[in-house]
Amino acid sequence: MTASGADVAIVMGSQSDWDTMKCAAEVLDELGVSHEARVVSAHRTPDRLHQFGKGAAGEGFRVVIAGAGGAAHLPGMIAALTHLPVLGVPVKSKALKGLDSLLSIVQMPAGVPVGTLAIGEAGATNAGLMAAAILALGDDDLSRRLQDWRAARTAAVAEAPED
Ligand code: RP5
Repeated sequence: MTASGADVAIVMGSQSDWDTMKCAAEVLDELGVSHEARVVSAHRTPDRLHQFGKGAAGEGFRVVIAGAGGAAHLPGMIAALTHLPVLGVPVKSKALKGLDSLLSIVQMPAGVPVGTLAIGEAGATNAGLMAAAILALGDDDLSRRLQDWRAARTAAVAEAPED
């Protein structure tokens, strides 16, 4: 059990990633899924990375969402250190608009998977939804909340555009 009892860890390489990664936190809040956010840099805090990756399952986390930008090693390194499902969010970078982040995260060698989402906020939101869908496999109440959330999004789509 984590100190907070959270099911989902949301980790990011920098404080500057939080504007993107909080989209995952927001959708998890909407679905009533517990989560805890941490800053863990593969480059600047490698010891913290190792400690988190090795300890994540023992802490009680069940899914990890990891976001980073540029040479984005964080999701892959965490996936190397834990058997938990790891969802990777490529954060938009200044130089290459997140294409560097995407390729860094998605091109994992066979055997160490990172479920990679879209660049930026859409990816973070979808990582939250994917984490909820994973947890919902063993939680009927959460499954119902997730289906209701999706039904509400469907119902919000107008038949025709308005001026
Ligand atoms: C990466 O470098 C982080 O994930 C972040 O996306 C990017 C820039 O970090 P800062 O320079 O803003 O700390 O490690």
